[in-house]
Amino acid sequence: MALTNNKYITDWVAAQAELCKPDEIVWIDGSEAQLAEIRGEGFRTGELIKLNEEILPGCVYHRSAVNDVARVEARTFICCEREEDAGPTNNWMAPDKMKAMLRGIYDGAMRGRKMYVIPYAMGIVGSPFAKYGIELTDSIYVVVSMAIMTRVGTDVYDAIQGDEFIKGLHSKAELDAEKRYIVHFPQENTIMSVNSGYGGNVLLGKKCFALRIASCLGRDEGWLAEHMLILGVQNPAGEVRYVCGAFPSACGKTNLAMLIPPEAYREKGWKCWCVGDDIAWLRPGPDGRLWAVNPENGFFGVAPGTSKKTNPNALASAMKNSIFTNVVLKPDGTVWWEGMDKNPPHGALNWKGEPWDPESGEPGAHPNSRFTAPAKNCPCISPEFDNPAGVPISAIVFGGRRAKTAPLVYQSRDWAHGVFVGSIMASEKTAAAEGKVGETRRDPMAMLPFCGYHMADYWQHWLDMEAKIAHPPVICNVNWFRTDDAGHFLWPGFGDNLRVIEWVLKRAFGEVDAVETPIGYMPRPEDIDIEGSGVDLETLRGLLTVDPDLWKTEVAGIREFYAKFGDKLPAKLRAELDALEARLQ
Ligand code: GTP
Ligand code: SPV
Ligand code: MN
Repeated sequence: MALTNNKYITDWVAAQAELCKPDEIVWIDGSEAQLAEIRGEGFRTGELIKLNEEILPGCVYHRSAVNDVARVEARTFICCEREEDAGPTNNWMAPDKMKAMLRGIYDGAMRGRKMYVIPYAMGIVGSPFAKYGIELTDSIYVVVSMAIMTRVGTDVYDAIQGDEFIKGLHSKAELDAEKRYIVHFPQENTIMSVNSGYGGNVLLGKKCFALRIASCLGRDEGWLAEHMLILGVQNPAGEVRYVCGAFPSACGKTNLAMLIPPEAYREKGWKCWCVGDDIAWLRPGPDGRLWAVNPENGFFGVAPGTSKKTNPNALASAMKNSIFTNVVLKPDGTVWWEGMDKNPPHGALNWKGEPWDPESGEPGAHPNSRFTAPAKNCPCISPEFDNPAGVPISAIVFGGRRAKTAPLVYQSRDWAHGVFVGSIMASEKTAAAEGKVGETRRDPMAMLPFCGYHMADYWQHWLDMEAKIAHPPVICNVNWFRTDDAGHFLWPGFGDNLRVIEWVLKRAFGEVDAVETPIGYMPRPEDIDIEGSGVDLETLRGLLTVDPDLWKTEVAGIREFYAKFGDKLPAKLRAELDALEARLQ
């Protein structure tokens, strides 16, 4: 029975059911009793595997299809009326044409299955900044994942006014990669995802809604939907300052968001708080500062590389009521992945479900295997996590994986230059999306796969935000991934990144000087605290060098990238690029 009288909702659900033809419609109420029942059904169908109740209470295991393990950017579409509004970085098709094609794929796709109706909120239900969605899905994995990643419950129906909700239709269909589509209709607040069962393609509240659709809402309503972590840094005086960080997929957001200060910092009283690890919605506040909320309720984190040493808070978060996808399944009903420890298990199954020999040289976990964990489990979750107003942001850091060009840190000269710094972000590609790993690609603001409209209009929107923010955060670029000639990382990363964030926050409060360079302001080496980091002053000096020749090549690369945007490229960004080039001469 429908759990709402809202006719916009019931009519829409009925129409989708008529198309997909499920055997049954199940209205999700968010209760633990119902979720337990659905997990039970998942165990019976094999969609879920129960894990060791003693060691991993409430945890389940899930495998996605072997050809369905990452976001599919080539099959992700923005279907607005005019092609030029999607821009050169998005795939586009006319909405009517796309809908006609999708109808053929969805027709009868849920036969023999149940269709679940999931009411969810991005943000705190009933708060002024919350937005609501309803996802229809034939996947039990999606139901249990959405219950972790978002706020699911019948109170969402009461909060929805009329037709003000994002409509999401997902079907696994046949999991046919040739008919896999992740489609957004920003003008109709609609998302359609079909033939995939992988998180980023099917948990529609996340990238599809909270970034692609929300970026369009933010443009229209005067705010920003960003691919950013939100971190609170408490200094020995007890003051908490907040920083947002935009890094491309699998480039360190979850790790920075849950950072544990180096021992010497902890002894002095430093502490870090996690507000969000992937998405931030940023609004100018009445006090002229920029305020951030994390619209999510859980973490969908990269498993490989997560260990007691690198990110104990993430590991602790996933020890109960969590989902593990495409990792190694051990005979004792626990899990393992590369980089968890140095003891790969024997007698285990790999991410494909095959017996796995750790000596085979093949990884046991997929490089994009993930854990899905409730944010509340995180030992360092911020006391402000549920604050509907969010937290005031003092600094924004952009960053990516750059082996050579980008120094450890530099600060933009002002807001417009900061927007320029975000727009020229580049990173070596990771396993989070399909395609060749390692190639350098431009990924402006880490939003290349997630901006729901023309990227140049998005930059203009960023530039226009300046007028609304009397006290803007400082904008910096960081790079934890610089390597020596043998390919080894020069910077220890992880908890030691606080050493750099400390400098960034000091800059935000005018507490430290900087050196002016052609690319922006940089620290004097002695202003980065390296005591106990294992990094010597010489290495730090190296990490802070800017090679003019590399940067001249960089300028040429940026020019080529900017050329894609033609006349739409904001004049201010072109001027910033010209000014950078001039300073490099
Ligand atoms: P998405 O969830 O895809 O958006 O990724 P993310 O940006 O949250 O990346 P995450 O923190 O999960 O890190 C991805 C990978 O980068 C993991 O294997 C980490 O161990 C590694 N990593 C994170 N931070 C650092 C760092 O400071 N230095 C080095 N060398 N590696 C890091
Ligand atoms: C990313 O790829 O940036 C992720 C994982 O956070 S996914 O939800 O698959 O997009
Ligand atoms: Mn992400």
